[in-house]
Amino acid sequence: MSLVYIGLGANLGQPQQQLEQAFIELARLPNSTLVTQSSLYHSKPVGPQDQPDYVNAVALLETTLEPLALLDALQQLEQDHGRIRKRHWGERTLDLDIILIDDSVIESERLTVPHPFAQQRSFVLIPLSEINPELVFPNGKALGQLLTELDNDLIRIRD
Ligand code: ROI
Repeated sequence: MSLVYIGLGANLGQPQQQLEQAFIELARLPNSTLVTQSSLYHSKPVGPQDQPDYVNAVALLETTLEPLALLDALQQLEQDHGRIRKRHWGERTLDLDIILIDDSVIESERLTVPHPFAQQRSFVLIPLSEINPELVFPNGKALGQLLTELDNDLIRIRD
């Protein structure tokens, strides 16, 4: 059994609805339980600025799926949402990223865990801190410390 943090993001179509639907689908994944979901947040795009603002959130999943089986399942959900990805670091209908799997470090062709950019991105760290403010990354960096080094440029969406 593993605890997996998953980052959710969308900025095309109806991003808020995409994320709410994605939480329902995460809860239905085989051999998995959706433990917690963060609030939804509006965030300014990282990368090209000529794209819509994002809605972001983080989910905590308990699963017995192996990492690559989970990756397959998440990519299938992205496809089911009619994933459109126009360009690298560009807009997308639904993005599901594996952020952390327990204290695992994975560097394989298809999957890098922890997510390589997670520690620099407020749209990941802020929702993560809502779920687990005490979290420490496998490289020893504390989430609380990382947050002090970032701007809080996210706007929480009212429930
Ligand atoms: N920017 C924000 N704010 N949120 C995202 O989820 C996001 N995802 C991406 C890139 C294009 C890097 N920028 C993002 O993949």
